[in-house]
Amino acid sequence: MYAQMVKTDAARVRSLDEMEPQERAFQERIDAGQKIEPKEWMPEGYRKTLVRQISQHAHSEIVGQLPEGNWITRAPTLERKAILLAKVQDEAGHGLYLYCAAETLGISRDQMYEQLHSGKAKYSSIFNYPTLTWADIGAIGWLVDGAAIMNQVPLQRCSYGPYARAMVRICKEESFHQRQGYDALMRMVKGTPAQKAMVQDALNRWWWPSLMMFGPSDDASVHSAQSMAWKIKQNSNDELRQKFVDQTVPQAKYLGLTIPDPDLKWNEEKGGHDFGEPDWEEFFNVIAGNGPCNAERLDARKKAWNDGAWFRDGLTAHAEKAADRRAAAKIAAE
Ligand code: FAQ
Repeated sequence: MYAQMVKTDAARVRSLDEMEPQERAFQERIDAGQKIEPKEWMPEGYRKTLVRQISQHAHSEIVGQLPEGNWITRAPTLERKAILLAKVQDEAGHGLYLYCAAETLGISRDQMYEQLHSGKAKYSSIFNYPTLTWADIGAIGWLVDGAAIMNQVPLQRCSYGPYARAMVRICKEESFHQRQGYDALMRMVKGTPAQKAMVQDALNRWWWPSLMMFGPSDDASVHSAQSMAWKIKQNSNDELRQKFVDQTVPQAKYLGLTIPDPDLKWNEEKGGHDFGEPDWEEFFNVIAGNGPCNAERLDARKKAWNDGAWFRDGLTAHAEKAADRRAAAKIAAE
């Protein structure tokens, strides 16, 4: 299956000479570092790539609330509960900013939800793993938000204005999310041996899925070359994965934990760590819908959508009545 994902010629980026004048002018603006705004001309492929990536990102934030929401009622203290509630609410907010950014590209919120609920749209692989203990909530903050920030900081410089601007606030909030996760784990590793073991177990289970968040290796990343030429992505998947490993290894050491990778070692020559290959078979299996929690996550989202039907109907009825009243008042005034 992994071999099937290796890039084809379709991933080749065209040179300026091969482009029609309008497209060439667009690419020159991108190359000059200009931002593209919603009403401006853009190649259809650029629009589609952004709709795909931004909507998948929005879905990830919304589905990403589920593994943590599972622990709100079981947080060990009132303070931890308040922090977790704030974090999960931030994620709802991130989803909403991102859906708004995607809407500026001509897709409706309903279309995006339909793509999520029908299984057509992806969301991040990481949210298809279960949260078994409280330490998993700390590990999500430390590793999952840590990986999310590594990937999202460069997105603040994305060529598409609404996405870049949405990322600024999202990144600030993700930093708090990462800090709170690390802080929760710091407290646990200083606790009983059982608590420390729980943290090590969480690291063992979340390490590899966190590395997979950056996407397939560069030789299997079908979209990277074009997305980088359009400055939607600034870095390749492997570059960001490397940065994440280099950032996280000393943090694990400080917690007194062992990263579950026998191949992990400092490479003086490259000035970074060498590390093992994630299990790409598992990754492609998860993104194809067959991970441990895919069915549960989609069912939860579909249930929330169906349970909210009465509220959406109420809002629509209210908006229609208000519009009728405004129309009647306008006629009466004429
Ligand atoms: N999961 O050619 P590439 C968060 C798909 S937010 C699932 O390399 P691309 C906050 C990819 O879509 C986390 N699918 O693709 C939080 C494509 O399939 P397609 C989400 C994946 O787009 C924290 C195919 O594989 N962040 O965590 C994944 O150039 C804690 C080929 O891949 C974003 O979405 C994956 N991990 O690069 C919330 C950031 N990786 O669409 C709650 C924005 C790849 O052709 C708690 N997105 N695929 O069917 C990106 O930066 C990029 O889209 C990548 C993938 C880097 C994820």
